[in-house]
Amino acid sequence: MTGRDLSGEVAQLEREAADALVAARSTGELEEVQSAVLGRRSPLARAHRVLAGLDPDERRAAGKALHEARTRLETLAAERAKALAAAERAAMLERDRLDLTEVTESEVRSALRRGRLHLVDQTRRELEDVFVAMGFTVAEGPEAETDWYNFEALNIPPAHPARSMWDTFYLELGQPETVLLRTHTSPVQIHLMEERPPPIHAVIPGRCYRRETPDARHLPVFHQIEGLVVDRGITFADLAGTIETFTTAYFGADIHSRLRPGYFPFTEPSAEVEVTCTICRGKGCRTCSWTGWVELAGCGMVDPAVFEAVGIDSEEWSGFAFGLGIDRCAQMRHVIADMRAMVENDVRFLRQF
Ligand code: FA5
Repeated sequence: MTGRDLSGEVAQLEREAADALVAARSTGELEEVQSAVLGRRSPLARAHRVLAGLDPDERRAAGKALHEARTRLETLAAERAKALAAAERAAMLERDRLDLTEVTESEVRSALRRGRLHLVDQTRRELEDVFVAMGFTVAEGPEAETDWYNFEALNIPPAHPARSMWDTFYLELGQPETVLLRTHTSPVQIHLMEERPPPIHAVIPGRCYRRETPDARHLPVFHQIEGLVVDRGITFADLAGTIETFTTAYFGADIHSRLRPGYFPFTEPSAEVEVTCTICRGKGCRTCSWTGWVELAGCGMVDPAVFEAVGIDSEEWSGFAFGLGIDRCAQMRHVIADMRAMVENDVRFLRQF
């Protein structure tokens, strides 16, 4: 074969190889064509081997033609490979695209299941709303307190027998038994009266701690919402009316509530707010200790000794206070037989609310 013959053949081989490369419809097919037209057994490789038998001038010209043809074909193969890979990727995305019209409503719901506020937080917000609608503002106070705020300023001096009403977690800070986790939200009454002059109409929600064994109605960590009203001419009728308005707004008119005489060192007179047990509808059950009633709050008229501790003139001002159990309200409203379910973090339980 002469150099001229070879150059003509190379041009023909290049055309055929280019057509085959362009005709490949997938990256797999392209790889096969590439190996057939550019590989070791390809006509181009065979033509290369013919070069050796040509005289030097012809070899040089034909070798150049071969080299250029191979370079062009390799460039074409690379471009085709890129284009086919992009097309295949687009096709795959299209195939895997989620067709929402074919997904059932429940599948969408479970895919989009969102978190929610814990029942206690929902209840706190609802209670705040009820009291804000009645003209109260919302305040807050610290969970770690000194003995003075949690007890002494509330007319509960050391060794007072009423201290046994609140079994306390003390913190290892300062002198022994001087800093504690508040056992109720009542110390915030003192903070508020120290911070601002009367009139005061505030509610204070927050977490409380007691060394108590958990049972159907008690947790060692629970929540209260404290209410404090200090104004001129406040009477027990204002307290009773506020409690009545609250129970109707939060539980509806169907639930029965009552005030029973109670005792707290910081209020005089004192009372307890009870509602008919919603678990047994008043018949008596394990949740209400077979009484048919569940206590929601302690309340009463602010004792003059408390006004004195914060320097408010009890001749001019009077007031009432209450401390409502938030978890207890949620328990009765949602008919939860055992309060411990609220802190077990079982999402099947929590998701209901
Ligand atoms: C008090 O804590 C008083 N500070 C309430 C008060 C405030 C009286 C202002 C007068 C004036 P008591 O210990 O009864 O009171 O608790 C009040 C409410 O908190 C209870 O009725 C109950 O609803 C809730 N509560 C108390 N202990 C727990 C507990 N361990 N777990 C869940 N809720 C509780």
